[in-house]
Amino acid sequence: MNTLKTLGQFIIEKQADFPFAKGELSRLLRDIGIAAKIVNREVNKAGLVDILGNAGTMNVQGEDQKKLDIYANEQFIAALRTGGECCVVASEENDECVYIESEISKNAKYIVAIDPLDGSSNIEVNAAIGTVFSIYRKINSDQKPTIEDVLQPGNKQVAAGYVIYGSSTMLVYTTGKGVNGFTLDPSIGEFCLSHPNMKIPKDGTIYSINEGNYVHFPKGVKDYIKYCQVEDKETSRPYTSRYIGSMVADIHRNLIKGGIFLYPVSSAYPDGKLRLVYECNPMAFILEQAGGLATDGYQRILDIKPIELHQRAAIFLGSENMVLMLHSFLKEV
Ligand code: AHM
Ligand code: MG
Repeated sequence: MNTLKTLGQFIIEKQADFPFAKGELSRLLRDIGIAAKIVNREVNKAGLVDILGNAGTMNVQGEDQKKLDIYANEQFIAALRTGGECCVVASEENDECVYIESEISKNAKYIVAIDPLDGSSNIEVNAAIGTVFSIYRKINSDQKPTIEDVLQPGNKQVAAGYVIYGSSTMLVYTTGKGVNGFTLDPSIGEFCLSHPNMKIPKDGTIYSINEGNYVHFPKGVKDYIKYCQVEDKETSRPYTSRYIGSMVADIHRNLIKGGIFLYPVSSAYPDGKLRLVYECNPMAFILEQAGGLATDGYQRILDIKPIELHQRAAIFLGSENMVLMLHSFLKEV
């Protein structure tokens, strides 16, 4: 007997959690799932077709855009435009928000913030990359959306998720009632529930940070890294260092195995590197929903009120006890 539950079936089933919902969020999640499958198709054959390499353009942050970055951005925006449930898309790849004004979207009440293809430096070497997304509700449902709708703090997210294009492709998402993971079964072209109710272990033994930048880190972070490396049988130290350089993949691993991911401020990135609205917030929401913590070292990531779309933040997230231990080092400074 077939016991597989597809993402579509799961989303419909979960609509019962929101008795007054009209199915709009469910349709929005479905649209994102469809775009993810299209992007996955291109990512999978990236070495075979002319889609690797730089597109010869830069995004607003002065970073080279890869052809796949642009392709993924277009696919997600197209899916959201066609689906009719989204009125604004805020993307890492676009300087400004994209307002969707079409007949089918005229009553749309959802805002999507997205990094369509995160970890692009890994595309060329066939390592895991990801998509990260965050969904908000318009503040005033009967008014036209503005930038203020996009700049809501992460604690106002109604849903968030990521797709990891790894040795298999997975979509992991939350609507604030736990975290569920779906693996793409290529033979039927469907995401199927494979990781129900994901929980991050309270303790872990993996730390993930670009240690090459050690000399540029704040003292508290340097001291924590040294703590991770000291031998102590009782706490299973020294910990294991694992860093792919692809946020989704690094955080996904730590979510499953237990661990901490760190991207602190440094002299190269005085405000941190990762973007608050479409990288830190969705990952923080998912990690908290899985029982972990996500902070900038001092406050919850989800409580930071964004001031601008492409704003950066320091981020530390993962197993609760590891993040708390890091905090104790930051306090000592
Ligand atoms: P991107 O959005 O330009 O791909 O950059 C974000 C990526 C994250 O996936 C990853 O955690 C980080 O940049 C790696 O940065 P670094 O190379 O400084 O360690
Ligand atoms: Mg990114």
